Amino acid sequence: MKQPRICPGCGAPFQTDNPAGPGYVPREVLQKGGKDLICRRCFRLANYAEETPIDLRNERYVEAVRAAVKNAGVVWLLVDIIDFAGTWLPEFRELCEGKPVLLVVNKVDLLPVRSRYSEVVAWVRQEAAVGGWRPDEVLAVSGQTGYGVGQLAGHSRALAKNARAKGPEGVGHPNTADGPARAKGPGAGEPTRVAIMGATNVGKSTLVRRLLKEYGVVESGAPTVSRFRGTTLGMLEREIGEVRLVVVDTPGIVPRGRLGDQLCPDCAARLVPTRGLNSKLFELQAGQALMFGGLASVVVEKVGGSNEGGKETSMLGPEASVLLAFVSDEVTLHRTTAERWEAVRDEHGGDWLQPPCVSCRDRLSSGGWEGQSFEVLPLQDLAIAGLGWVTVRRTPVRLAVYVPAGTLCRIRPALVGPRPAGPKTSTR
Ligand SMILES: Nc1nc2c(ncn2[C@@H]2O[C@H](COP(=O)(O)OP(=O)(O)OP(=O)(O)O)[C@@H](O)[C@H]2O)c(=O)[nH]1
Ligand SMILES: [Mg+2]
Ligand SMILES: [Zn+2]
Ligand SMILES: [Zn+2]
Repeated sequence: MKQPRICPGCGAPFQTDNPAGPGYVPREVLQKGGKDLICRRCFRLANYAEETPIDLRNERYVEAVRAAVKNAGVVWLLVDIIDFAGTWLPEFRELCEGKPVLLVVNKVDLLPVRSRYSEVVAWVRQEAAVGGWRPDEVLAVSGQTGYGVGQLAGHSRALAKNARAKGPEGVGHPNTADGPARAKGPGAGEPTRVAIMGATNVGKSTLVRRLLKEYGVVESGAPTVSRFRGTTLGMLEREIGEVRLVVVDTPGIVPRGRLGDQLCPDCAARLVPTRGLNSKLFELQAGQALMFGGLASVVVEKVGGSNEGGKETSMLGPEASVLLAFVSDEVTLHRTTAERWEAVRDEHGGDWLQPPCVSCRDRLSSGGWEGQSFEVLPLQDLAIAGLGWVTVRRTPVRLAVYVPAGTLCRIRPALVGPRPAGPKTSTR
């Protein structure tokens, strides 16, 4: 029997020489073969949630993404709504060049129940446009629960058709009636080819698994899914006949500036919420601080707007800022003071203050920390890429945020309401 050359879980070519490398299977196992054969790394990920670390900073993975995009009629660009700051990357624009793009906003099941998905989509459109780039379509989905995935096929076929109608510059090649016979943008009866692209861990493979399940495609192994970044290592193609799609899962792009990517796989996985996002309200006065495990600290430097003549209190008396923190439930939230947080981080990080583990703590401290100050208005978020965010309520504040050097922090309109209603701003 002819063996597949590629692991159907991760897309890495099978090999029998290097047990620590991608695609490894013992020689006798490969010889025995079987259609359910997967590599050792996938086997361990699937059965023991145990990861075999590999170097992900590899140009090869980006090349696999390029190749998938080149041959596709439509790109599904996945972002993680829980980490938009860490998963919406500047390089996507160039990677998607010339293709219609459906921006798939994944993991919406993790948002608080009061969130309205139409508002989430509007928020994403606005944030995506900040860099001057507008995806052709935006959809909110959950690969985990299946929410929204039924709409993907219809939107994709419409985008591909539209691009064909626009001609060569629309999709990068013509596919008119007398266009090339082997056109990648399909003719009427051919399936639409979709390249699924995004940062590591945004849920690309989970979405493919969901589609296979939803449309009853059972004959071949499904992509491996895990909480660890860099699970998929090559292209994995699956046809979904019922909705005339060919979906191509690809390796995740490793983002710059995402906090989890500075941590060991276990610590990084703990920043990825899978069941629910923890949200907790804090009232903090100037001089107080909120710690996100031993990974980031947000210090309240000043409460009240900068246009109040430097007054630190309002007419209502000494004011506290109201901060709503959103973070994976495996991150300890701890309240302390501007003077104490560094000592708490150094003494208790890796102990009850989690993450990091002890070795990540030591590595982060040798890499150095950096601080930045932001004036934040009510109904704005201070987002820390790869970690979470705080929403400011009630009154403007100046926040200093301290993170491991290189971590991206930014201010944005609040993702989770309430929204300003007309000229009056709601305080609740
Ligand atoms: N709650 C929730 N978790 C999700 C969803 N989609 C994916 N996840 C989780 O996110 C983690 C990463 O999922 P994957 O599907 O492996 O992500 P990926 O984008 O394929 O990652 P790479 O292959 O590393 O690029 C896993 O722990 C999933 O269970 C979702 O819609 N909701
Ligand atoms: Mg994957
Ligand atoms: Zn594999
Ligand atoms: Zn660690």
